[in-house]
Amino acid sequence: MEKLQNYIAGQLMDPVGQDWIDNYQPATGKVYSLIPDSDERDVALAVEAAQKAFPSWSVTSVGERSRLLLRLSQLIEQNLERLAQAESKDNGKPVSLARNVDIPRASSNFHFYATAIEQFASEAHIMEDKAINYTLRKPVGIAGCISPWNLPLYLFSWKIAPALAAGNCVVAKPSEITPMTAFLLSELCIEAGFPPGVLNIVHGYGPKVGQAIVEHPEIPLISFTGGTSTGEHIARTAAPMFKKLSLELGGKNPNLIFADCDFDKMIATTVRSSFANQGQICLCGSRIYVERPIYEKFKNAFVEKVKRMVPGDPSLATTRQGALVSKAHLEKVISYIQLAQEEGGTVLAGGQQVTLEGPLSEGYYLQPTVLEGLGPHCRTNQEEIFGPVVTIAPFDTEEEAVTHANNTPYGLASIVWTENLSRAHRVANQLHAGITWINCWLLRDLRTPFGGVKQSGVGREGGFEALQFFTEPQNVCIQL
Ligand code: TXE
Repeated sequence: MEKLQNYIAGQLMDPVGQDWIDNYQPATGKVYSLIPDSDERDVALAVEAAQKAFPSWSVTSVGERSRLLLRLSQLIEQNLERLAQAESKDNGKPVSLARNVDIPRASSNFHFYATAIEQFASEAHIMEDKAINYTLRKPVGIAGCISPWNLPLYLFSWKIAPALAAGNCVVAKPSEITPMTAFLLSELCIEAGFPPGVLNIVHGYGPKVGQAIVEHPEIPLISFTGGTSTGEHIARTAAPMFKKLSLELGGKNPNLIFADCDFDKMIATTVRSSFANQGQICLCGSRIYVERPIYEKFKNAFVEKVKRMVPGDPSLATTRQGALVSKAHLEKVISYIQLAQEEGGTVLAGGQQVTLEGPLSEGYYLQPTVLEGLGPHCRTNQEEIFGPVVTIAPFDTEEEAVTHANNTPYGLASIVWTENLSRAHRVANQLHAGITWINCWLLRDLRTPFGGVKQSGVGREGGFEALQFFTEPQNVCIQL
């Protein structure tokens, strides 16, 4: 059985306690590798390594930091197939998604920040003939980066890349549910020639290893992506320590479809925005509101397409719906489908667990599910399900659509379908969201601010926002 290792001080090493966690393959429900059950001792070793590396890494030239990040980006690209297979096996997502989205985006994340750092500048303020103010932007020190299981290498790298580019050292923890590609990234960092201790990866449970990172006094900054409740817990730990925090949390995203939309484009994209990655993307549009004149047309067309989506073996190139990430998550999502029916919802498509043949018979498969007949305030429409489950409902006025869209505790992403330009801008401007896609979904420009409002998080990732987060500004004022 393969044993993954931590990456500390440039070395792959076992956890101090020599304890291990079973790592399950979602497609088969079987243990296929072991990951370090690390604890605060491993985190202490990682922090020590980062402290040793920081003095030289923080003054390494931007050109050299950029070169190393570009090298890592190239190595990810060169190992795309191996990484895609590993990601699909570890997460349960279709290999086509890992191949076309997850791994290419991880490579792009490193490439983007390798070049962004060369353009990152700061400002000066001239006080007429009195003084000059200039702003230094200095690396914070050791950045703690904690990431979730839904887009493992994609989101892991989305934090690490800007942190390293800005001259910080990093202690990072991937989700214990999907550790594999973070481990493979360690090997690529060694191959790329990263100085020891610049990046350290410690595997293990969130409440143990993640908590140790969050509460470590020598880690002044935490970048976290994950569930809202975990984000709240991290904030409670970090706040009294006055740590800098970036929290990318959950979502319950509205998809507003007006009668004048480009129907064919909308329906094709809505299937994707509802069920990509088995609905395990916090940007998915899980609450679909359709203007009444086209509601029945939409319902019939959408349900007909969804019924044809059959979960299958994630390793097959033709599979578009893979396995959910874990048994526990599958059970959680199924419990929400049961709740929806208790709240008066009707299952129009899906709703059932799927048992595949042979070695896949114990995998975590669930039919993509469409629910109707639920009011906007019920739990099903208020709480994040984070699986292949959407609700649909009609609306009559633009004001009603906007009210529905905004009436959850979340505010991450939103989708609007209309050919009416002024309505598109008017509606977008009223939505409580960090991101609004109009007549598209998941079109991503890495320069743009990424994140949400309300319980979807605090702060923004992406572009120069991330480089500002991972640096501390200091204003220096010189009298002339
Ligand atoms: O989260 P968890 P999950 C959200 C998504 C969903 C959730 C799925 O909407 O709600 O994240 O990810 C570690 N101290 N987003 O279930 O449990 C844990 O080990 C420190 C939003 O994995 O919060 C894992 O590494 N760390 C996002 C990480 O936190 C702790 C995009 C996340 O775990 C910890 C992706 C603790 N006490 C998912 N407990 C967006 N907005 O972009 C757990 N962890």
